[in-house]
Amino acid sequence: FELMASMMCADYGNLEKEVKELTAGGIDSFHIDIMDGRYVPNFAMSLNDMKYIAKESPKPLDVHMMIEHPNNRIDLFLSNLRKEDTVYIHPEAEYHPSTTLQSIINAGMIPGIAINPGTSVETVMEMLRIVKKVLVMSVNPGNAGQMYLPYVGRKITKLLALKEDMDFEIYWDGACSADKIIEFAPKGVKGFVLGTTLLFGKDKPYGETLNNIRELKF
Ligand code: S6P
Ligand code: MG
Repeated sequence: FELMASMMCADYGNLEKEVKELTAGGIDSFHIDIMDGRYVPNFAMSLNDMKYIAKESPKPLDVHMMIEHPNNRIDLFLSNLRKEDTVYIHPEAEYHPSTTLQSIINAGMIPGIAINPGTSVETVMEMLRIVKKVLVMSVNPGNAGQMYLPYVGRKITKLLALKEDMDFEIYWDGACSADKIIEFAPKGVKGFVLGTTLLFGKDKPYGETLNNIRELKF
């Protein structure tokens, strides 16, 4: 399975060091939470943060757009990304989310949708045919350090069944803990975003934490 670092939880005073340490420690990609204070009640990372990490990182980026109408200026983001980078949009944030997904595809990046805890699989069914990745939010978007919402588990089970006949992979975002990886990785969840619950603000070097996660027994 893949492990992504939620960079809004990183030490901004030492971003270069953080990116180096996480890369050396074996992180698979950098998760960039873009917020606008409207679609979600918070500001986290923005375009320049993404550009900086894109420049510093040899690993792919995982850009999670929590902004209203991303299609308005998605070109600013896409023109600074590479083919191996993923862009997730929230379908609720856009009148025509499939147009936005098409912009991502046309620019050559990997298209994804993020599904809020309160959004059903049925609502996004048609988009599941377009995207390569589905980011299941197990907390409401906006903040790190929140509690896991247990009703999200049923949605993951539904998506795991659907993915058999479709062409997407499932990723986990929010309050990711070791017990969730132990439960959901063997079922087929492809990757996990790591934030304050498991990776950041601990006394351990990132490499050690990431090794411990990789050695979890299922
Ligand atoms: C939430 C955001 C997430 C968080 C992540 C933090 O709006 O999309 O990516 O940064 O959940 O992890 P944790 O372990 O602090 O919940
Ligand atoms: Mg996120």
